[in-house]
Amino acid sequence: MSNFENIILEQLQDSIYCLTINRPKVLNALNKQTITEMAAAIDIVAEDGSARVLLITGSGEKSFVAGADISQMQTLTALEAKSFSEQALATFRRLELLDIPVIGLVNGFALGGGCELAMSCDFIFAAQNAKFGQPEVGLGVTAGFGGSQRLPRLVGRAMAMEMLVSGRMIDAQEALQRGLVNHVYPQAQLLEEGLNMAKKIVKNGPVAVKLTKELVQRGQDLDLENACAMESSLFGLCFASDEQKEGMSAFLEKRPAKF
Ligand code: DAK
Repeated sequence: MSNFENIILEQLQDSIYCLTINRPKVLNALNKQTITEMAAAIDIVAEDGSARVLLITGSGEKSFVAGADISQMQTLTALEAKSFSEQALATFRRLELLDIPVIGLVNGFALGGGCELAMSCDFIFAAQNAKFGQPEVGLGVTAGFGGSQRLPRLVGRAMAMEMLVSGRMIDAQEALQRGLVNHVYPQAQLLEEGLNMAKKIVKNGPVAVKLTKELVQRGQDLDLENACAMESSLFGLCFASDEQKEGMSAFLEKRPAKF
């Protein structure tokens, strides 16, 4: 699908897309072109009204994404570095605001920009060999693609601080314990488990799934009162859809819903 060099975008089934970062020789490090291609792939998915789930993973068995591309960053000026960071931040934010669930399938190293990409997915499944970390301070820089903000929101301030200032990597089991990932699977099963979860999501009402994602993603940055008011509004909106009529009729008629 499309002429990408550094990523692969494929439809695993009609409504389930998979985006693979495909630079295995450099452990799928993110250079500018890769992020540009990711943004174009997100546009394709966003414009396909039948898309229901996006999976994101890395090529090969060793790495999800080992960070931003250090060889490309080495010579950046301050303004170029700022612009690179802004490009990645905007692209990752689009994943959070994409109107379908995005599942990160972390199949190895998720370091720096790779950990930040994984954290921009709605939730993460990890392979047993996954390793998460923010080693940027060892390169003389701060995190640049949202890690200093998303990691504390996911694992709490103290644990995030430890990881961000020490650069210590955590393995899949520790990531599971800390709530960074939802499940850990053997590497060979990771894609299948991602696909199984995507199929479960696809069985549900598509509008309800989209609105639920919006509630969780936007609501977490609001105070409880405004967040709950948004929930009432979007709950009400569901009653304007055929989906609500079909879902509730199907329950009462004791048959599966046809969405
Ligand atoms: N960039 C470029 N190349 C990379 C890379 C990366 N992040 N990670 C690995 N590679 C390349 C290696 O250079 C090597 O290339 P060759 O020597 O074969 O040509 C190849 O991938 C295989 O890697 P290794 O030989 O090192 O493999 P090992 O199994 O021995 O080690 C490793 C795997 C993941 C532990 C190691 O490769 C590693 O430590 N990689 C770097 C991890 C890292 O530091 N990631 C964070 C990158 S910095 C900002 C904007 C952006 C950022 C920060 C601030 N602002 C504007 C403020 C950047 C954030 C980052 O992500």
